[in-house]
Amino acid sequence: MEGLERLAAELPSGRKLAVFHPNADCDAVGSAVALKRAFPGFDLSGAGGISRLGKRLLESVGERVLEAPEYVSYDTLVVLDTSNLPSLGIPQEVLDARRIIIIDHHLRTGNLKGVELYYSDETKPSCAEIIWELLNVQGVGEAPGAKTAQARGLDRGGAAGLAAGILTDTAHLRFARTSTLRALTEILDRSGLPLEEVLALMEDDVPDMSRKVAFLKGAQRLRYEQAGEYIVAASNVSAFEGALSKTLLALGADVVFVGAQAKHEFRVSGRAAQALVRRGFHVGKLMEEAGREMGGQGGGHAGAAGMSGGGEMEAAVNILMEKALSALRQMPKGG
Ligand SMILES: [Mn+2]
Repeated sequence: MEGLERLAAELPSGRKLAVFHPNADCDAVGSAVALKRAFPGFDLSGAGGISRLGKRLLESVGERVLEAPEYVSYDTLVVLDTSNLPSLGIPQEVLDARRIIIIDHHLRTGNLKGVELYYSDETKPSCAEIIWELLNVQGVGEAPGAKTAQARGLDRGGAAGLAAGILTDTAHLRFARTSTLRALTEILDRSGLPLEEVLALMEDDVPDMSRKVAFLKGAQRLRYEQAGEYIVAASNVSAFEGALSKTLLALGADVVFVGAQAKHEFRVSGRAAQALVRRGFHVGKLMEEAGREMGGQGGGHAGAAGMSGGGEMEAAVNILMEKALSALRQMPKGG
């Protein structure tokens, strides 16, 4: 058995804990909710922290995460939306002693030694689409007309999770493929969930004071350098680095790095403009390389990625800026 069939065969048995990358987003959390509703014996870990929207999704579907899960009581860890095992913050001896299944849609990162089943589909803009395919293999969400409600319908909470995952990872369908759109309409059709409900769930509320201050401080600390026709911008904040890097891209930068220092650890969020991505620029590869060189971890998509590690955030941002500038100098002239 290969891939999805094997996943569908393995997932029903034993106790499973879904684990995520730090600050888990709607794609990670939503994928887990759909799995939990479709397979028995699933719990969700909140140990790496859940993003603001991820928390809101959980609340709206009535699911909870375990802040400090007892890893020993699970047979299998199901790693969603990342293949970067060191970034999970789970002790190596715990990882070594559990069966590990990875379901991801990013570039493969790091060492996957001891991983029982690794399934990644980088052609999909979201992990949620893989889960939807898996549910179809398993038989949930069968075409309308199937006899039982169970066979016919996709649970509404699971559907909300998958739809939210698709919407976040595609920037509200901007980067969706036609197959993504098909998956989304099927998910909505088979659950009866109105799209409006998912969109309302994801609407950004008025930023709170800490976000306003972080954004404005980030703007004050902004610096940028030019390489030919491209601009690389960098800044730093103590939180909201992902949201700020997205905003700086909207201001006109082609590549953005925003760092955050937390005690001896740093995080950097990286973004690249879509026009640049279409020409082959890949901020995820760049951050993976820099992460490896600095003894931390990095990686992600061509247009959005992250890096973390021990040491100075300032140094990490400088290294990334240099790498981006030199990559951009080698880019063919636009047209
Ligand atoms: Mn994702």
